[in-house]
Amino acid sequence: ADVQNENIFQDKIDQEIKIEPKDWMPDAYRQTLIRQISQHAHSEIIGMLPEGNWITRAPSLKRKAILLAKVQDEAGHGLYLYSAAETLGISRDQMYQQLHSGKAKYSSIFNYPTLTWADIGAVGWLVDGAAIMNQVPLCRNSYGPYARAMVRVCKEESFHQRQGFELLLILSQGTPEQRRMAQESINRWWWPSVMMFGPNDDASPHTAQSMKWKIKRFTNDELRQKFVDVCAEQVKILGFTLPDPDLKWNEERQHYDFGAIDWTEFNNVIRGNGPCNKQRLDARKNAWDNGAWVREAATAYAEKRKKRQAA
Ligand code: FAQ
Repeated sequence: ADVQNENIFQDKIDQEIKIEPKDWMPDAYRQTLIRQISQHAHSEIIGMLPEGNWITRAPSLKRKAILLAKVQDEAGHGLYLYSAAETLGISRDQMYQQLHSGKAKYSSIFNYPTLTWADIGAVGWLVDGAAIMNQVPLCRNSYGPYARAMVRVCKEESFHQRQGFELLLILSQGTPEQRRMAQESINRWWWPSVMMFGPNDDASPHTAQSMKWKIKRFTNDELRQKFVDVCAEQVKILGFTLPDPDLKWNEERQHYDFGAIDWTEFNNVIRGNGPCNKQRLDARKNAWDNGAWVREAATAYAEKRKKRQAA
């Protein structure tokens, strides 16, 4: 029966028919999706922290309204993604537990600090830019609930990227000090953003299988190259530079060549030793602990209602 199920499953994948929660699926496919979707959800929720840091210090009412909306969107993305993961048979409590214990990862990028206002621009332009590059193809991934959640996420992500680019564009037309602040911020965020796409293809244990299952539609290196190509052009409009002396258009490849990535830094960050790992996880664990009374009150209230209805 398993062989037959496996054939039906693979047939659907090959024919671009979405896999739905109640369909038979190989256990490894289920586990891969739980891993990726939950890590994606955690990234959205942890990703609220670096930007949330600037809400009280936004330089105008307009900028504050934009930033508030963006951070709220990230919360929404986290919630759709947790819901999508729940359809695979894992509970939200289990996912939180995996995050808090360090078993589940979240994106390396959110372990870097937001030091200046320009960082809000650089995060929008580069981090959301990288996120869209990775997430647009996920709208076509083979698991229905994940693919459908990504459609709205990508629309919102594209607004986030534009607000970041526009923020930097305004700074680029500002005082010499504002221009310096923006350039310094781009310098700090560039390489961590390039790393967001994950290890090189030859060092990525999950890519080959995920491509066969159509969870991934492009490899890490393919998406990274597209991102570099786009940013190398956009940075010219801003009148700034990317901190890579090896960045150069390659006529033959029709792509930009770029410098070597510091994988030691990447591995350090994903092992928990980045500049803000401890701070980020502590913030989430504290939120969980401080919310205990709310969960208890909600459970007690639900019990009371159930009893009243039964009576
Ligand atoms: N950080 O074999 P692969 C956002 C791990 S955007 C940390 O290549 P895979 C929006 C990987 O998990 C960010 N860990 O793995 C936003 C695996 O470890 P594991 C979130 C990383 O899964 C913007 C190991 O390395 N986006 O939140 C990273 O095939 C602004 C081997 O790697 C997503 O999660 C990394 N950068 O490919 C929010 C997108 N890269 O699990 C707020 C969905 C790799 O075995 C503000 N995810 N690792 O312990 C994906 O597309 C994939 O999971 C990849 C990794 C491409 C991230």
